[in-house]
Amino acid sequence: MSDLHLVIGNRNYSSWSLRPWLALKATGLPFSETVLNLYTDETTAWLAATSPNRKVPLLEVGTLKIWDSLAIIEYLAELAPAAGLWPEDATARAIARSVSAEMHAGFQALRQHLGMNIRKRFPGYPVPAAALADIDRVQALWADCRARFGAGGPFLFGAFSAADCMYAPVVTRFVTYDVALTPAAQAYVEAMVAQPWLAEWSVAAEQEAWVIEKFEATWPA
Ligand SMILES: N[C@@H](CCC(=O)N[C@@H](CS)C(=O)NCC(=O)O)C(=O)O
Repeated sequence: MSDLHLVIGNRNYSSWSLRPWLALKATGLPFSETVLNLYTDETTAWLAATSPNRKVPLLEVGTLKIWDSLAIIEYLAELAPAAGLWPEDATARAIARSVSAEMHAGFQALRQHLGMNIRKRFPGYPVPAAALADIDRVQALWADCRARFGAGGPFLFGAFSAADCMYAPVVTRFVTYDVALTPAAQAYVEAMVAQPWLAEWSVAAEQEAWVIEKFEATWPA
C-alpha cells in the first residue's frame, strides 16, 4: 500500500479537515500530513495547483487523490475494515451513513452562525434563531442513535465510528458557543471531548498561531 498523506487546513477552524483526520487516526495506519494556513494567497495558489476541488481535506495515496471529507472516510473504511468506521450491523450502518450524509449536506445555519473556533469560548452566546432548529435536529438524531445503537459505548453507535468523526466539529462548536443541551447530548459531548484523538487535535488547535480574522466571531466585543 502506498503512503497515506492527508492535506488539511487550520486545526482551529477547518471542520472538514478534522473529520477525515479522526477517521485516519481510527484506522491506526501511519500517515503524514500537510497543514495549510487557509485563505492566504499562497495557500489558494497551492490548492489550485494541487487539489482537484481547490479545497482541503485532500488524501493522497501515491498518485491517487481523494478529495471531500466523506469520500475520504469511505475510502478509509474500505482500506481498514477492522477499524469499524461503519457499524457492522446493516441497520446501524444505514443509519450511520444517513446521519453522516445529513451532516455533510446540511445544518447550514449552524455552520454559518457557529463557525468552528476551538480556541474560543463565548459564555452565554446568544445563538441566532436560525441555528436553533439545526441544534434541535442534531440533538434529536444524537438521542436516536444513542438510544437505538449506543449500548456498547459512549458514542453515537456505541464504539467510535465515522458518524462521530462527522459530528466532532459540532461537538467543539457546542463547547465554544456554550450551547445549552439536553443531558443526553451533554453526555455525548463530554464523551467526545475526552476522546483521545479529538483531544489531541484540540490541543494542537490551541497551540496553532495562525488567526483568520474573518472566522473570529466578534461577540462579545
Ligand atoms: N464538501 C467539502 C468541503 C471542503 C471545504 O469547504 N474546505 C474548506 C476548509 S474547511 C476549504 O478548503 N477552503 C479553502 C478555500 O476555499 O480556499 C468536504 O466535505 O471536504
